[in-house]
Amino acid sequence: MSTSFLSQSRQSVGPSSQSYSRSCSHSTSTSLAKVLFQSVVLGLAGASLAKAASMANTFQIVGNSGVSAQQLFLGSPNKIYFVDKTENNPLRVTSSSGVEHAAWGSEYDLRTNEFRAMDVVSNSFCAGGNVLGNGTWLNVGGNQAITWGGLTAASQTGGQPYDDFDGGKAIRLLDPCDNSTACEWNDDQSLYMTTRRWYPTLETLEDGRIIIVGGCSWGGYVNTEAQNNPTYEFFPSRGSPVTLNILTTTLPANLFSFVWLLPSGNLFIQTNWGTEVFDYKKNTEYLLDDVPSAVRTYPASGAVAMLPLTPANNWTATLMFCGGTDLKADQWTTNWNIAGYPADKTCVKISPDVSVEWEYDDPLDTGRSMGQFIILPDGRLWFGNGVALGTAGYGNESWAIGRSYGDQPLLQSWYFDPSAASGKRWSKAGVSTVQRLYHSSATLLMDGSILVSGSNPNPDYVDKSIDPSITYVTEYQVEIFYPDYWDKPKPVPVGMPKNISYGGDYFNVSLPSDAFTSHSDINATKFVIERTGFSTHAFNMGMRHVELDSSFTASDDGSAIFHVSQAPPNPAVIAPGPALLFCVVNGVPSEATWVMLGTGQMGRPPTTELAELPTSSWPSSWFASSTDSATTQSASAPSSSSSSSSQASGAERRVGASVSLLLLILGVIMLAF
Ligand SMILES: [Cu+2]
Repeated sequence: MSTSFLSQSRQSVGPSSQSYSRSCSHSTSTSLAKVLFQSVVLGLAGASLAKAASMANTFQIVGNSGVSAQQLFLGSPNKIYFVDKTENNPLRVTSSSGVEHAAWGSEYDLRTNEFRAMDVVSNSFCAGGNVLGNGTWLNVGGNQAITWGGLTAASQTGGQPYDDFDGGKAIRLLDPCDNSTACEWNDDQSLYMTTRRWYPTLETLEDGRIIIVGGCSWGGYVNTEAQNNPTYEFFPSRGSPVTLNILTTTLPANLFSFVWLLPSGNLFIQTNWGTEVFDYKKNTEYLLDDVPSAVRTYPASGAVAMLPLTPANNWTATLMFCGGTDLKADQWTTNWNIAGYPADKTCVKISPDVSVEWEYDDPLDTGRSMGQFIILPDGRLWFGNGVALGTAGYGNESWAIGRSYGDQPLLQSWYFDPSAASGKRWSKAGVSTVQRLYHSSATLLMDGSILVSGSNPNPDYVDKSIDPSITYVTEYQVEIFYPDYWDKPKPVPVGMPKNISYGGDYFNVSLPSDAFTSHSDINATKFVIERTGFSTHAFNMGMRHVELDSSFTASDDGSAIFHVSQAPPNPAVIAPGPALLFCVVNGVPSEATWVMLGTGQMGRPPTTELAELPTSSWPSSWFASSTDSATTQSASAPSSSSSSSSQASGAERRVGASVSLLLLILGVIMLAF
C-alpha cells in the first residue's frame, strides 16, 4: 500500500448524499415505473455509497508493525513503540557491538505509517511496562537469551543468532522522540533488578515511582511454586524485593496480576481467584472475596479496566472484569484440550474504596478470552480482540491449533457504556478483518481512534511460507478502529494547557459557536484526562480516565468559555506523568493535547486546594422568550450555530426516509398489479 493511500485512510470522510441527488435529477422524463425503479435502486446505491464513505465504526489496515506487537504504547503524540520477544522477525537491526540481527523492537510513526527497527538488547519476552512521573517509559523483565525456535541460547550475553542478552532482571528505559528517530532503548545492567521477573505488572504511584509486582523466573504456561517470585519492588529502587503474600496463595494462574493504584492510596490487586487491598506504604494486605465466576488474569485473560473517575462519582474507582476462563487451580494442565474449552462471558466489578462487595454487570454476548478494553474519551469502553475458545499461551500439544491454546477468534468489537441503564450497556462496534489472538495489543490515539496490532501464538516468527499448515501466523498488520463519533466534526478548543497540576487555579478553554449543535451541547461538554497505558496480554497497565470538573460562561454569539479545574489534589486519583487531555462535546472528542500531570520531575507533586469554579451562566438574551431555563437550555440551536454535523446526519436521515417512501410506493404499485 502506498503512503498516500495510508495517510488518506486516516482522514475523516463525512457522509454525503450527492450521488443520490444526481441519480434522481435526470429521470424526470421517463415512465413512472422506470422513475421508481431507478430511484429505488440508485437511491439505495447512493445510500450505500454514503455509508461506504463513512469511517465511523470501521477498522482500517494502515501499516505494519515491523515486529510482532506483543507490547505497545503511545510514547508521544505521533509515535507508537512496539516491543516483541526475541524472535526471527525479518526486520533487521544492528547492535551497538556492530552485530546485525533480527529486531524485536520498533518505532511506528502515525504521521507516515512507517516504522524503524530498534535494538532492545535483552529478551523482553512477556515484559511489563508503564511510564514514570517524569515521562520516561519502563520495560521490565523477560526471559533468558534464546536461539531459533525460542530455545534457550548457549550464550546469555550476546552472540549469534540474535545477539540477545538475558532479560529476566532487565530494566529498559526509553525517552520517546516525537520529532526525530534518535531515541533508543537504554538497557543498563547497573539498573537491573536483583530477581528474575517474567510476566511482572507495573503500576505508577503517587510520587511517579513504579511498583513492580510478581512474575516468575523461567516462564511456561502458568506459574509454579519452584519458580514463583512472590515479591514486589520499586523503580527507582527502594531496596530489596519484599514478599507479597497473595502471590504465594494464588498459584498457578497469578502471572501479570492486575494492580491498580486506588484514590485511597492503597493498591487493589486481583490475581487468579484471589483479591485484596494492599497498603503498600505499611506493607499490609487486606484479603477480599475471590473474584466471582472466572479467572481473569493470564492465561485466562479477561478484559479489565478501571471505569472512568468523574466528578459525578466523586472520582471513585470501580474495577471491571469481563470474560476469562473458569478453571480451578488443578485444571491448568496441558493434558486436555484447553483450546476447545469455551471462555467465560460474565462481567463483574468492585469499588474497593467504598465497598468490598463484588457485583455482576451486563454479560458479554459471547464468552471471550483475551478480550481487551480501551477507555474512550467519551467515557465508554471499547472491547475487542480475543477468542471464544481456549486461553492465552501456546505449546506443542496435539490439541493445540498449530501452537495456539486459543481458537475461534472473535472479530466483532463492542462498546460498553457504564452510564447506560443496566441491560443496555453493550452495543456493537466495528468488525475487524484481522484475527487477534495471543500477544495482541491496542491503545487509544490522540485523535480518539484506537490502534490495534499483534497476534502471535507461536514460539518463533511464522508465516504461511515457513509453515503452510499454520492457522494463526505472526501478525504484523496495524489497524485503526474509528469509533462511531469519527465522522462528526471535532470540536476545536482554544486554550488547552500543556501542564495539569494537582489542585490550584482553574484554566479557561473557549469553543466557538459552531462547536455546538444546540445550547444543550454546552452543558454536555467535558474535559477528560486519559492515560493510555502500556498494552500487553490483553490489558493496558496504567490506563485511566479522569474527568475534570468544569463550568462555563456562554455568550450571546453562541460560543462558550469553559472554566476547567486542575486534577483533584490527590496524585492517587491519577499518578503524575504524561497523559492526553480531550475536550468532549456531546460525545465527540477533540484532538487531544499532550499534557504533563505534575511537574514533569520524579517525586510527589505539590498539591493544593482546587480553586472554586465560577457558576455556569447563559446569556440573558437566551431567556428572553421563556422563564423556564430548562426549556431554554435544551432549545434547538439558532441557525448560525448549526454545524455540519447536524447537516450530515440530517442528510443521511433524509436519504433513508426517501428510500423508505419509494419502497412503500413501489410495494403499493406491485400489489395493485
Ligand atoms: Cu506472553
